[in-house]
Amino acid sequence: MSHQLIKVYEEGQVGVVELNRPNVLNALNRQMVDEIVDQLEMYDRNPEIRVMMIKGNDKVFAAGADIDEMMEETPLSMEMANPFAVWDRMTLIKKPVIASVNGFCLGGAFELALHCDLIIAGEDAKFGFPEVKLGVMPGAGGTQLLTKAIGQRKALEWIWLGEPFKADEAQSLGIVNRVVAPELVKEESMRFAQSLANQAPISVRLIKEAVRAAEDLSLMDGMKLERKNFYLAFDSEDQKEGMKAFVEKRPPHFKGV
Ligand code: CO8
Repeated sequence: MSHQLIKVYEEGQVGVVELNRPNVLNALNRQMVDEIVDQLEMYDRNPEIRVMMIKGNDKVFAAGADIDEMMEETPLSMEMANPFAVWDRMTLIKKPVIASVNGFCLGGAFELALHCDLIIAGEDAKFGFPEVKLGVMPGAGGTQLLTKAIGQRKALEWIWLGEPFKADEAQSLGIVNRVVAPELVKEESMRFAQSLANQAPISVRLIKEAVRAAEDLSLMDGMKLERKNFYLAFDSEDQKEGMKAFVEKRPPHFKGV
C-alpha cells in the first residue's frame, strides 16, 4: 500500500507509523487518519509484528485536526462523511500501540495519542485540547478518554481553558507513562516497544483486551472476561513454553502461537 501522509517502517518486530505532513505540523486530515488506521490494521494482522508505534517528527507529534479541511464542514456533510468511523476501528486493534511524542500533541492528535495504549513523551511535549478556542470541542473521543484517565475536574479545566500542559504534569496524572529528554524519545519508545515485543504475544493481547474492558464493564463482568482470557492463554504453545522454561531455569522463547 502506498502512503502519502505517513511513513512506515519496521524495526525488528516493531511496526512504526510516522506522521509526515511537516509543513502543517502534521495536522491530521481525513486521508491521514485513514492511512494511519489502515496501516495499524495491517500490522495487527502481520504475524511478524508484535508492537506498533505512532510517532511524529523531532519537533512535533501533531497540531491537531486539519483546520483548513474542517472549517467549511456542516452538520450534514459530517453526518454523510462519517469521519469518526475510522477512529472506532482503532479501538479494535489487538496489539499494543505506543505513542511516541515530541513537541505539540494537540486536539485530534492528543486524541490519537489517547487511543494508544502507552505514551512516551519528551520533556518538550505539550498536550492539550485547544478546540474551545476555535469555537468547537473535542470530537474524536477527547472528552471521554481524558475524563476516564484523569477525572472530571481536571478534564474540564483543561478542555475548558484549552491551554497546553507539559509532559511532567501529564505524567503526574497518569496520562503519560514515561518522560525523557527530547532527544531520547525515539530511543526510549523503541526500547519499551522491543521489551514488550519479547513478551508472549498472546498474553500481551489478552491482557490488553481485559485491561481495556475495565473502563466499560462492571467489576463482575470484567472478572468474567479476565477469567476467559486466562483460560484462553492455556491454549497457547507459549503458555507451555513459558512454564517449561521456568521449571528448566532458562529464558522462554515465545513464538506467538
Ligand atoms: N490545521 C491546519 N494547519 C495547521 C494546524 C492545524 N491544526 N496547525 C498548524 N498548522 C499550520 C499553520 O497554519 C502554518 O501553516 P503556514 O506556514 O502555511 O501558515 C504551519 O502549520 C505552522 O504553524 P504555525 O505557524 O502556527 O506554528 P507555530 O509554531 O507558530 O504555532 C501551534 C504552533 C501553537 C501548534 C499553532 O500552529 C496552533 O495553534 N495550531 C492549531 C492547534 C489547534 O487548534 N488544534 C486543534 C484543531 S481542532 C481538532 O483537533 C478537532 C479534533 C476533532 C476531530 C479529529 C478528526 C481528525
